[in-house]
Amino acid sequence: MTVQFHCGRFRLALDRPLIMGVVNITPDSFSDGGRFLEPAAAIEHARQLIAEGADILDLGAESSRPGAAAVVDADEELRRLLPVLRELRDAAVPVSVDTIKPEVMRVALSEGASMINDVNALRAPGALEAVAGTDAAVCLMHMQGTPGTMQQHPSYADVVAEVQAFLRDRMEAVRAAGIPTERIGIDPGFGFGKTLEHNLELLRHLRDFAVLGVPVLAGWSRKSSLGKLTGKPAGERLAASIAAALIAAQNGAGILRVHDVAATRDALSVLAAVEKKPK
Ligand code: HH2
Repeated sequence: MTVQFHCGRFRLALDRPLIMGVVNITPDSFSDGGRFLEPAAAIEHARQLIAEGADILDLGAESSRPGAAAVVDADEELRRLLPVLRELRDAAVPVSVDTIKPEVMRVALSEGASMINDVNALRAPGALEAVAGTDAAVCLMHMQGTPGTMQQHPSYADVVAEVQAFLRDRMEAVRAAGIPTERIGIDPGFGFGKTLEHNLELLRHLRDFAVLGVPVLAGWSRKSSLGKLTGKPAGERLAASIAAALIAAQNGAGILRVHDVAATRDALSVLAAVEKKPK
């Protein structure tokens, strides 16, 4: 397992799970759409998440929620992203940009982003090249279908084996394009073309992904699977999100993508204390 995650100018130690705080600069994200669409609100929120202990920030300017149509073009995505990214380029933590578009990747990387979080795993033509020539990290996520249709009929013979094979293939493609292992993260893509049972099976078997030797990112925060388990709307899923994050951490997750950084940090302190062996 690589011991450091190389993220632009940053070297992040992987001796504890890292917290990636979500900043959605969108009108329509499933849990906080519209709250941080104004640059000033997004910047303030980003700073707040750093103060709460985020290790990485993830800026997203296009929602990938189930049923979302791909209506945001690259110009609009960049119009939302750039004022926030520019303000954060000297932040104390790496800034990741959540995008599937090579054009957005290229501009974001030239404006100071240290990581690309691609729910499409750099499969768009030109995406590999956009990241390869830089020192940025990348998160490769598995998704069955597209956000518009992915939750209609998710189907797998063996979800863990299929998602693992996909991520292995994408890691190979990314390495072949010149991106070294230290800059790669992988993500089974909870909720992206998966039923509740698929998501639970992947969470149970998260260690099968950790053996691929790069940090595994887990994104359960506020997701609809937690709504199915608790009967609660997105705004009332904090406790369930913390539970899922903690299980992911215990099952080997290297990065937890969350909306609620302070609460996640507290939960991880308890886990760290229990796991620390007395001398
Ligand atoms: N989930 C969302 C977006 N991006 N990226 C990775 N790597 N893993 C995830 O699980 C993941 C992701 C969805 O959450 P959110 O950003 O809050 O919502 P929306 O896509 O509606 O903006």
